[in-house]
Amino acid sequence: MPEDSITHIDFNELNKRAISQPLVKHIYTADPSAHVFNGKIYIYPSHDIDAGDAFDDLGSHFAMEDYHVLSMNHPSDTEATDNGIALHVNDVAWAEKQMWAPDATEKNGKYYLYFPAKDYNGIFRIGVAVSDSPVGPFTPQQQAINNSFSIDPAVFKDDDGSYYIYFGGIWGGQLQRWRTGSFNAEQPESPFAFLPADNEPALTAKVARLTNDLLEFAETPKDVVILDEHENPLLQGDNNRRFFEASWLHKYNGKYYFSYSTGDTHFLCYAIGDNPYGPFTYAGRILEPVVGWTSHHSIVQFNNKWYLFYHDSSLSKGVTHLRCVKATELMHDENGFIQTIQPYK
Ligand code: FUB
Repeated sequence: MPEDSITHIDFNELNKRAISQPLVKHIYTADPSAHVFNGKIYIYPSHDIDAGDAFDDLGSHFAMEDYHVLSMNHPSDTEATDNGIALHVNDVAWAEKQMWAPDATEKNGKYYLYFPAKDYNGIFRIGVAVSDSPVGPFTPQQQAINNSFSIDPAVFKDDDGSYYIYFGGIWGGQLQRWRTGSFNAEQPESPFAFLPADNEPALTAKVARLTNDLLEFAETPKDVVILDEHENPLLQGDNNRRFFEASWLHKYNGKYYFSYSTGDTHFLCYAIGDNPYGPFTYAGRILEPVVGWTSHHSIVQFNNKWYLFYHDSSLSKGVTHLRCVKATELMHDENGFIQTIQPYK
């Protein structure tokens, strides 16, 4: 059972050891998806609030209602600009609540915000909203993306101009309820029902190419399979390495790096493949656990350097659902492996 807050840490001392500080402090933010548009950094985070909802393993306490886009001139800036509300749940016809981790992309001067939210049946879907500006406001489509499900969309544009959407999350993210191809609504209070057994292949994130207008899936989503060192799929019981949520895809030296959170073991890990669909081979950890239960990130290149955007719960002194986004440099070694980052010295 995760803790809803942390009382045994000296946060003054922790903040001194932290390798980076919150990029904004006037609101709580999480799940930062960073991109470079027109030479500037834009961060698409969740906007955490304390709505007073019960704390549970389904994540009901993550009751976010809107998105703010943050911007920075350079990823090493110590503060980001908050560009105000970019999209509110009240403006999304199909969505009722829980605006979780978003992402964005750009095509032909238009900006596309992808976001998960629960519909009026309590089912997570993924929506898309469009703007002429990277900071919004974004105009949502009337319906969620056809056949979309679960959470944490991340969009990757490949060098040939194709766009791919990665998504999914287990427990409160509902991925395990879709194993038969339709939503299993039984045992609604259980985040663990319908998970594979520990000795079965782990549930995977999903990937689909997007249509040319970036508004729909161009194909049935495929499994993002992560293989171990023996080329076997990671098992569900391999909690230190298997996929939980927070997909991200970046390309480095022609290889595709799929990164993700292991959820209940709190690591950000990655796996390397030869194409956007994988399979990907597990390659290691990117970030050791942060203060707070969740870990979620993005990886972006700016000029010749790479940066990890991530979050922790230091600003709220350890409240699980009140997080703050941060950034730090990320290094690939001479063999292309990512050097593991310790968030506190
Ligand atoms: O912010 C709500 C959820 O927490 C995200 O969708 C997950 O990735 C986790 O960070």
